[in-house]
Amino acid sequence: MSTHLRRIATEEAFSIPEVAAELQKVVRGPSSSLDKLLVKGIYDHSSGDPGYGRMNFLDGLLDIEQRRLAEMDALGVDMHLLSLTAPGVQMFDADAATELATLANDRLADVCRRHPTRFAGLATFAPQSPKRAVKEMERAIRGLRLNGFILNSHTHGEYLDDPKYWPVLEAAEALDACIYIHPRAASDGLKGPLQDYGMDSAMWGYGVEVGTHVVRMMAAGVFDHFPKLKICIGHMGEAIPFWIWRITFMNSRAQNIGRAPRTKLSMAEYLQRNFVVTTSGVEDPLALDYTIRKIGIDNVLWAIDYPYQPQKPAVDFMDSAPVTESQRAQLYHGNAERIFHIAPLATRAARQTAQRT
Ligand code: 1WB
Ligand code: MN
Repeated sequence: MSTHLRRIATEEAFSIPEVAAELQKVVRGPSSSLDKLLVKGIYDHSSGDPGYGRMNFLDGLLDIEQRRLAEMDALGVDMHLLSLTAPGVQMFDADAATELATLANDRLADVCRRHPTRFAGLATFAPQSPKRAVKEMERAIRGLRLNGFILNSHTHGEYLDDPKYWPVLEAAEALDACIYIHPRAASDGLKGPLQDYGMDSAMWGYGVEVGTHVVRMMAAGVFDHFPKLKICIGHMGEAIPFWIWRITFMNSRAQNIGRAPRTKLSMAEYLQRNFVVTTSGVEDPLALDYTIRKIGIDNVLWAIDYPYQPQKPAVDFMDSAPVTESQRAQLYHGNAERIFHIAPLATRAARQTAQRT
């Protein structure tokens, strides 16, 4: 007898036509951002760019209830925790970004309401205007009942250690809502040697960008101000779990010689207390085993990274991961339910159904 484990995938991308249209304008505009390469491939098929366009991620992003849901059914994927795909609204000016974030959140909430056991959602917000972002964050959690937040790393080259963004962190902490820091291409200051050989992408640049972002936050002492803030990072922790011993050792040295601010806790302690990681796009059992042992089974969540990663291999990976069945249940759904406030299927009826299958 095998019981079906509820499968909640936690880094699943979508878009809406209005955001896609605005990104097409960015492609044709003067921005020198490294994101243009990616955005051009996905949104501007007229360019004849043979790269991403041919893979047609855009169809997968714009569709939620048709092909995506059918494929989820076929594979036994119970739920996608949806988030507006990178770079979200973060390349737009403050007014357009704020307006589009509201629209995207409304659409997302609609689809979650139509399919409450199949879709949950991370709300987007426009850090360009922290004050209005806080209002939208409150509306998204209290009003729309969304499950947390997505932030696509830097905003115009700035990171969340900058105190101007702390109202956003304060709001997330007060709302008990986790912020998923998702990659986008490296900021202008970081992009130099990442521009060749496709290294701007998920191959390398994305991880460097998000890793840099969260190390800035830890080393700045952000988590002394917001001790209950939860940050989620994908891609098996963007290499941070692997680096954390050295980050901790060298940060302590930097503190001792006055090159880094004093913090109440060590970098390793912040990683344990304030972070969770997902398995998106890293289907490597050794990396999973290491990450679980390093940051704890409670802090690792399953993700696919649809449509950028195919769904079936992500399911096969977790089905065959070298963990106990109770650990597999935590990875597949228990931790996601706790971190993102997704209602567990805990009714007696659901338990009996599960036992019967
Ligand atoms: C890719 C991956 C492209 C992600 C993306 O564009 C996003 C890629 C927004 O694999 O090329 C992602 O979310 O991991
Ligand atoms: Mn992703």
